[in-house]
Amino acid sequence: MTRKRLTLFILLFAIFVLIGCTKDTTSKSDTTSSDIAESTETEKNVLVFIPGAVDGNPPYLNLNNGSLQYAEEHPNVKIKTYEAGFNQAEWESQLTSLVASGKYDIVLTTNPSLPEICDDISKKFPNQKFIITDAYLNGNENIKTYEYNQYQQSVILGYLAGLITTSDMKNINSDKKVGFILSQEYPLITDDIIPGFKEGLQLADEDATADVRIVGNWYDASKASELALSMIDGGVDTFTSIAGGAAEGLYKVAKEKGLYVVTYDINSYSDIPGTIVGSGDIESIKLVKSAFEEAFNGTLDYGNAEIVGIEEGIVDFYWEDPLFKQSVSSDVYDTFMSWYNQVKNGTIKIEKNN
Ligand code: RBF
Repeated sequence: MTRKRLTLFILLFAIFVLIGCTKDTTSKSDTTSSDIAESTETEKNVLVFIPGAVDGNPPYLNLNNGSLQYAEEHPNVKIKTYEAGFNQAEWESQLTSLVASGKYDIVLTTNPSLPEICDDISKKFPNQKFIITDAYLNGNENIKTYEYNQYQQSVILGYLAGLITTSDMKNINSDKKVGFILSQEYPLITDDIIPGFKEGLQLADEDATADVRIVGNWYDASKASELALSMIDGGVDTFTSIAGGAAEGLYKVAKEKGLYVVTYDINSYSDIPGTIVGSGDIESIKLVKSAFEEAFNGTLDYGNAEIVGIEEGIVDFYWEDPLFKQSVSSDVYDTFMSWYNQVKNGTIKIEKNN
């Protein structure tokens, strides 16, 4: 073969390969665009920004589960869960760089400290949409917030704790003292949760009191154990907590001492049957799914803060779980249920008076 012929051959071969490739690419991109045209839904990317860790933290577990369930039912929705850890000073810079990537149609996050952070980030990235649960912010047209009516959940749990500490259940003393272990104090705790819980306690018995202690972080279970032991020394026989993973320390002590705990937000009876004797319910899975539905069909009212409680079907109590009836005395059960039935049917309204 002469050099000329060889060059011609290589040239023809190259043209052939090029045409082949082009055809292939065209057909691939044709398929993709027709696929998109056929399915009415384009891919949506959601960042679930967890300010802490998912495991052991009821509100975060629910937020993540609700998002994953929605994505399972809507395959065009892709969820990226990001656990930001417990250093609160780092949350804003972490979220800023995730938003800066421009990858996410929606950022879903939770807890009362997030509106301020998202509001700041929103000024730098005005195309980013945020949905924040367990939070309150009005007036930013890119941010939708839902605040759970924790006053209502607190009255319900306080009432039950008050009935238990004044009951004749095993290991209950005559001090009428209920312990409340907190990880951190913030306005929702001081303005709604503690006042609501005390209101509930006093509905059960005017002399019932709360011993409130603070762990100082959301993970130190041994500190929570220490606090629980010293509270028991002071006469506490019934507990509740808002302490994330640290609550494990309380549960362990309560179980060892044969005492009782009522829990916030999710159904926890089966975690320690007989020790966890009442669980409040925040229907955040339901809320997250309906927020996504509205966000993706264009009807979500960004800019508006909503408060969701009993009337909206978001705050409830897990009274139907057989472990509730089995774990408390029949007196406690009957008294609680006759009151709670009136709460559910609206005869008794739980409202903060201020
Ligand atoms: N709740 C948790 O269960 N785990 C947490 O790590 C956690 N971190 C929080 C951090 C801040 C700054 C604030 C304001 C609240 C936090 N919460 C946490 C509480 C949560 O948002 C909610 O108010 C309570 O769980 C009561 O439902």
